[in-house]
Amino acid sequence: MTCLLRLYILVIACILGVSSNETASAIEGCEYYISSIYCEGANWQTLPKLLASEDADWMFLSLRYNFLTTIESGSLPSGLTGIDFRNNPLLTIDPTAFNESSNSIHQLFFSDAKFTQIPAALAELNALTDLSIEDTYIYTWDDNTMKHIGLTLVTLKLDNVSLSSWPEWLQYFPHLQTLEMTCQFPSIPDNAFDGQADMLMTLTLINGNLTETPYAFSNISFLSTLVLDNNNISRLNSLPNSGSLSSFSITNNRLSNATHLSGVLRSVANSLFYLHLEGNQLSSFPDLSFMKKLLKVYLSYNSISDTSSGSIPTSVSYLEAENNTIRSLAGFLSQAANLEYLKLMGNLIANFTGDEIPSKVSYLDLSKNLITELNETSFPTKNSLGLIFLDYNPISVISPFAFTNLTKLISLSLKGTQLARLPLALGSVTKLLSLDMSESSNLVCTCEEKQVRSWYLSRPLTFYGVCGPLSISNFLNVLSQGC
Ligand SMILES: *[C@@H]1O[C@H](CO)[C@@H](O)[C@H](O)[C@H]1NC(C)=O
Ligand SMILES: *[C@@H]1O[C@H](CO)[C@@H](O)[C@H](O)[C@H]1NC(C)=O
Ligand SMILES: *[C@@H]1O[C@H](CO)[C@@H](O)[C@H](O)[C@H]1NC(C)=O
Ligand SMILES: *[C@@H]1O[C@H](CO)[C@@H](O)[C@H](O)[C@H]1NC(C)=O
Ligand SMILES: *[C@@H]1O[C@H](CO)[C@@H](O)[C@H](O)[C@H]1NC(C)=O
Ligand SMILES: *[C@@H]1O[C@H](CO)[C@@H](O)[C@H](O)[C@H]1NC(C)=O
Ligand SMILES: *[C@@H]1O[C@H](CO)[C@@H](O)[C@H](O)[C@H]1NC(C)=O
Ligand SMILES: *[C@@H]1O[C@H](CO)[C@@H](O)[C@H](O)[C@H]1NC(C)=O
Ligand SMILES: *[C@@H]1O[C@H](CO)[C@@H](O)[C@H](O)[C@H]1NC(C)=O
Ligand SMILES: *[C@@H]1O[C@H](CO)[C@@H](O)[C@H](O)[C@H]1NC(C)=O
Ligand SMILES: *[C@H]1O[C@@H](CO)[C@H](O)[C@@H](O)[C@@H]1NC(C)=O
Repeated sequence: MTCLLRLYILVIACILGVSSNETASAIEGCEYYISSIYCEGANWQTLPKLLASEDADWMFLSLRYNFLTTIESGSLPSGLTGIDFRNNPLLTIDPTAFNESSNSIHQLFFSDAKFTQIPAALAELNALTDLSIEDTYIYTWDDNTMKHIGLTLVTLKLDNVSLSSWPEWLQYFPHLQTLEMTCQFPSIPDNAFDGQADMLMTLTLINGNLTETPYAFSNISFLSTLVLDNNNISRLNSLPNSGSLSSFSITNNRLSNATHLSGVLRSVANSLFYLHLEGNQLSSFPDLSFMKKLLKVYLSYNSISDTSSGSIPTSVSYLEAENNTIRSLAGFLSQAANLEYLKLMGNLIANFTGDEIPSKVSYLDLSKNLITELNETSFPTKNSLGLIFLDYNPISVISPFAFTNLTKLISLSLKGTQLARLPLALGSVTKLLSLDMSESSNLVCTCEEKQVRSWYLSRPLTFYGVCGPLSISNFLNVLSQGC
């Protein structure tokens, strides 16, 4: 309350104190919150005289989406805790521009700046913990400036900043816990993380040219998240032996050897919860049977056709393997007793049986496969199936007993199939709330399916789709009455 009141007085004082047009619009361009001021998209080319008050000991200032090119000495208020300069074409920052807030600024964010060396003004900051620079080509990283900010920095993000080799100055960042960097060079020295090997918790090396994982990883002691997305990695030399790596993501790389991958994952078998392998070139399903805590596995957009050697461990509850060339559910799910979410859209599965689907699966997506028929062997007798997606399969036959034991099913999607008639099997599904048979161009509704009517009318079901010129729901509500 006091804070709000203080802010109010401050703002009014500033507006009253305004003399030039520039300042008036400056205030107009800003939104005031209790501990921050957002002057985003205010169209500023130069920084107007902003609030300068002894009261402003709490202020985060966002200047995103302006056209600022220069930050002059003395143009920033004192007591700032952070400044967001992202989306400004900053070219020069006076070396003393941050002096008034040198002991309070914790956070600084830049993107799309035009300076080509690290601004000397950063060397005046004594409390900077969080620095982010994106999409800015910096060719000169002054060692003394970097050493100075290294004394306090905890979080560092350098994305697309044109680093052409590993920055040696990182050894002077002993407190670094989170590092995100684009590595537009193929390798990293073995001692790269020795300066913060006991501190790093989250390491993200993305959008670069890494071709293998560096041996330097093996020195990191407590890493919990490792992200290597969008590189060119085909070889995994080592992973942090930390015993604490809980999340590993290496999407959009060039991993092709599932045996090699499994071998390396053994070192994190006791800690890993999340494994992201989308967009690689794996042709066989990796053996993960030795993983003890794994919960979620992402394998979409690979080329997996061979499932014989692979295996999902018992701990896994979530599996996505969209857009592969998997033909069968047999084998790789046999240990997956806790699997609840199974997404295998866009594969080549032509047939499957109930005993291949683990009994705890409640979400099953087999859309865009080659399934032609559903019958009494298709789903497990004992099952938890609540949502089933079978869209865009060439299904033409659903036998009358196919759905007998789907007692928990609330949503069934059969979009874009070759079905010609409403399936009589629906009559045995008691909890269904949503059924989608849209885009089924062969579908006709006839008096032979009139028994679906009483089933339909006795529940709050939303039924999507048309048969011939009418909507299915219209047929069931009205026309089938006359049969
Ligand atoms: C404000 O700007 C207008 C033109 O945009 C100008 O005529 C006027 O003198 C300015 N007022 C002050 C106080 O600068
Ligand atoms: C990298 O930054 C430059 C300079 O801002 C920009 O033009 C380019 O689009 C960025 N590249 C990517 C991949 O974002
Ligand atoms: C890294 O990849 C970029 C394109 O993504 C390329 O222009 C550059 O030459 C590569 N650098 C090295 C060292 O391979
Ligand atoms: C890091 O690992 C390398 C070998 O990979 C070793 O020579 C070096 O001493 C290690 N550094 C630390 C700090 O453990
Ligand atoms: C990825 O690495 C291979 C060699 O391992 C190289 O031929 C290819 O050009 C690289 N691709 C990119 C985008 O850097
Ligand atoms: C795959 O990796 C395994 C284990 O690292 C190795 O023995 C095998 O030769 C590799 N296969 C290919 C085709 O490179
Ligand atoms: C997924 O696979 C289908 C063909 O099965 C293809 O048309 C589509 O482009 C793929 N999607 C992606 C994102 O690769
Ligand atoms: C059920 O359908 C599968 C094809 O998905 C077929 O192989 C099997 O013979 C059918 N079973 C019965 C009893 O019709
Ligand atoms: C299942 O589909 C495959 C083709 O993917 C076929 O070779 C096999 O005979 C089918 N099995 C049954 C039981 O229909
Ligand atoms: C449904 O379950 C019962 C036992 O609970 C079993 O006798 C019957 O064969 C099952 N039907 C189908 C189609 O799986
Ligand atoms: C910022 O201003 C320059 C020039 O006046 C001084 O040399 C620096 O000592 C000063 N830095 C701080 C942190 O006050």
